[in-house]
This record gives sequence, C-alpha cells and structure tokens, in this order.
Amino acid sequence: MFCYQCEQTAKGTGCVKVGVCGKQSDVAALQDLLIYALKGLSQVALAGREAGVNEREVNVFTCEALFSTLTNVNFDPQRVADLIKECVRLRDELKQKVVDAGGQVPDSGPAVFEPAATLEEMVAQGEEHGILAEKDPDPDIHSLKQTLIYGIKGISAYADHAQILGQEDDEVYKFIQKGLVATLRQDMDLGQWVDLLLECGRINIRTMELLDAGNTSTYGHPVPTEVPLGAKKGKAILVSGHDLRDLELILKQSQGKGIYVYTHGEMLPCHGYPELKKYEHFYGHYGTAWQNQQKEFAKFPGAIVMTTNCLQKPLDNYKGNIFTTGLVAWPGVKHIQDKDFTPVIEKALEMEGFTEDTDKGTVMVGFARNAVLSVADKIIEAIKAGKIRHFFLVGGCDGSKPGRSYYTEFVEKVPEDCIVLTLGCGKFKFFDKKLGDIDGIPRLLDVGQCNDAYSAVQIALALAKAFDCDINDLPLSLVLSWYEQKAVAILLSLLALGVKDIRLGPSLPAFISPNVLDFLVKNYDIKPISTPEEDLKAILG
Ligand code: FSO
Ligand code: SF4
Repeated sequence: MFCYQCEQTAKGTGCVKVGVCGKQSDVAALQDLLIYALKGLSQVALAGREAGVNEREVNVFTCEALFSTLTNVNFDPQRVADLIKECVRLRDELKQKVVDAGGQVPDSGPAVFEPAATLEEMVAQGEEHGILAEKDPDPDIHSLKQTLIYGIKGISAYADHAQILGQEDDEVYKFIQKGLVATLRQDMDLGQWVDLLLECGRINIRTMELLDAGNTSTYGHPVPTEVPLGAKKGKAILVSGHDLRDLELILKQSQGKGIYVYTHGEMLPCHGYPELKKYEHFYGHYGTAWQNQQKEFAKFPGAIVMTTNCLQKPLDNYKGNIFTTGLVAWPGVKHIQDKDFTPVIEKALEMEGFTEDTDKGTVMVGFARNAVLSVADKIIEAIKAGKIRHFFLVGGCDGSKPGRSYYTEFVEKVPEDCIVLTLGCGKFKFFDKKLGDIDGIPRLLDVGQCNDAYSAVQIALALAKAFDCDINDLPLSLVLSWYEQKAVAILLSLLALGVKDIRLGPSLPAFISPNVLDFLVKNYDIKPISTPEEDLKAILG
C-alpha cells in the first residue's frame, strides 16, 4: 500500500505497510480501486452531459463513494468492494442511456474496467492502480494531481452533507467529474494544473455555501450558547462526527425515553442551532477531539454513534456500544443502515448511564457568521478605537502529533487586545480557555465545525467590505492546522480567494513537491508554523 493523503502519514512520507490511522493494506488497495472506478464513471458522466444525459443518482453516488475514501471514514473492505461494484453497475447503466441518446461512450481505461470476482482479486487489481503505480512522470504534476484528488474528496464530503439537507448544485457535480477525468490526462502543463486547483477551491466555496444554506435553513442560524462539559445523571447517547441530520434523528427518536444526548468532537457546535437546542434532553458535550476517543469512549457509560469521520479502531471495552451510520464503517461494528436508531437507544437504556451529576464547567459556541456579523458595528468601532488590535483565525483539525501543542500555546500567548476565531476540531487544543472579552465581545469565538469554514470566510469578507479593503489588508491572520482532505479543499478555497500569508502546520503535506511548495511560498506567502512567540512577533510586529 501507499497512502499519504493525511497529515499523520508515516514518517511524513507515506504509509506503506499499514495506515497510522489503522487502515489496512487491503482497504487502501480497494480505496485506490474505487477512485479508479469513479474516474471511469466520471468519463461516462461527462460523455452523458454532452449528450444531454445527467443522472442525479450517479452524481450523488460519486460524492458518497469519494467521501468513503476520506481519512478515518470507512475501514471495512467489504463495504469498499460493494461501492466498487455499485460504481461499475451505475456506469454501465449510464453508458446505455448515453448510447440511447446518441452519445459516444469512452471505450478504454477506467470506463471499461471490470472488477474481479473475489475480494482478494479486487485487492490485487487495486494494487495496480495505486498512487505509485499511476504516478505521473513529472513529480510536480504528480503532486498537483494528488492535491486535486484530495481537494475533490473534500468537496465531496461537503457536497454529501449539503445534499442530505436538500442543497445541490450541478456545477459542483460537474467539476468533480471533470477533475477526476483530468487526472487521467498527460497533456496538461503546470499552469493548467494550477488553474484547475484554483477552480477546485472556488467550487469548494460554492459547496460550502450550499452546506451553510442546508444547515441554517434546516436548523436556523447558530446563536451563542453555553454548553456544559459535565454530565447529567441518567442514560446517555454520545454523537460524534459532523452530520446534523443524524443528530436530529437521534434527538427525535430518543425523546421522552429518559436519555440525555451528548455531543463529541466536531458535533459540539450543534448546540448553537435553534432547531437542535430546543430538545430538552440535548444536554452537553463530552470529551475532546477525535484522536482521544479510545480513552474517552472507553469511559462513556452509554451508546456512541459515529456519523462521519474521524473514527479510530474501536477498542474491545467499548466495541459493543459503538455504532456507525452513513458512510462510516469498521468491520464488526454495528451499522445503522436506515436511520432507525432503535438499536442505539436500546443499548443506551441497557447501559448504566451516568450515576451522578458532574460539573466540569461550560464552553460557549454559536459564533457563526450571523451572530458575529450582528455585532459587526461594535466590532468595527472597537477596531477603529484601537481596542481590538488583531484577529487570529486559529482553526482546522486536531491530531495526536506533539507539535500540535503549538496551537494551545499560540492562543495562550495572543495579547489581550486580540480576538481568536476558531473552527474545526483543532479548537480542542484550547476550547475551554477563559479568554474574557473586549467590550462585551468574547475573545474566543467558536465559528463552528471545519464544515463551517464558509462562515469564517463570510465574516472576513464582510469586515473587508466595511473597511473597504482587500481581505489581506485586514488585521486578520490565519494560523491553520490541517489533518485530512476537507482541510485540503479549504486551503484551495483560501488560495482561490487570494488569501496570503497563511501559517500552516503542524507539518506540510507529504504530497506537495518541493517545486509546488516553492510556488505556494512565492505566490501566496504560505509558511509553516514556527514557534508561537516568533509567529506572533512576525504578525504583530
Ligand atoms: Fe476534525 Fe476529523 Fe472536522 Fe476532519 S474530526 S479532522 S478536517 O475529520 O473534519 O475537523
Ligand atoms: Fe496513512 Fe493518513 Fe493514509 Fe491513513 S489516511 S493510511 S494515516 S496517510
């Protein structure tokens, strides 16, 4: 196997025997084969578009299948193999429709690939279509191609979330198909690849806009909300991942049953949504970021549901009470197929629950674009009066590398006349710090999940408009931590917006070649994080 799509890749170069994330070599090969099969489906989908045939089922499936290959989503070889077969079934069905409509279907490459009969043979097929086997001879183009694939994976995750909430734009699907097919080409130069990556960033902004519309039109705009970190005596369900619809269904189905529902990881900001916080048994937040789950889940006295990434290998001491749903899978872990969470509720009722109330303080959430921009006048006034010197967006993902303590120290050292905006699971490095306020404006503002990066972008654009300046001239610095492929899509979006001077850590992506890095440094002034002191000094002078 060879996989280097995430930040924790082995030795900073690539996982070759087994994934640091726990992904086994058979799953890695099958995921590579699924990507190959999706390129074939996309070839036919593009041919179909030319002939006036465009199937929503194909578009939605493409996003689901891509999302399944994101880090920490699907670890089950059989599920990946089933997706490959479904991909080929959809492709052949679509081919017939394209031919019937007078179109021409491609007759070579992944468009004609046939999966082998057994799982073992499919794994062998996957090995022939791995990242190294299909390496572009030019290392920089290879690097840009992989970056595009990871950006597309990120877009697909957001598109899938948005689609679940009724928000779709065919331009997004078309780009995903165009991008996947482009990776089969050998005739594009570096400039064309860079253009395609920037287009990927723009399409991701559109996708995140759709997701924002899905979230806010379904659940209302988040409002500042205090969330308890302790526990309430009683039976308990813990919901992790990023999917708001799953949480809503769990809340609805567990209502009136003597169960309290807790969020974990990236679900924390859900407490700010009016249509979710209205449930009285939606109590508080348990635990921290994804990489601590094996320790934290083992101590949770109730049922646990993983709605999306990041899933880690479930340990035996909680394997019996953890469930997956949607695209998440782990071999041997019970999967909720049809959104009937009865088995989760039954498990929660069967378990002991919390035996007493505990108080561990609270955190504030709900500072998404609507809440922040409702006090824009106050913020602008404070900036003009010199009371707010600078904004730092310290956001992104968390992870287990010791270098990530940079973000804790950075936030601790941010001067008192500065405000920290945050989003993503990276916030768990400092989410419970009491930073106080400036004239009533909290100094630590939780904008939401990594999925809410659109909200942060809107806040920055609104401030730039108010000050009639370029986004790069705002007193705002981005200090980002990345982990998986959604972060790649967000980074491409920031580049597409022309945002410069981003500090990125804890390490740079292994799939970025030295020349591509040089290009990013020269054109966008991207820099790796150094030390909190040095970076703060460089930013604030
Ligand atoms: Fe984190 Fe995982 Fe939200 Fe990622 S829980 S690391 S970028 O999947 O999506 O921030
Ligand atoms: Fe390694 Fe990350 Fe790939 Fe997992 S997703 S195999 S940790 S590079």
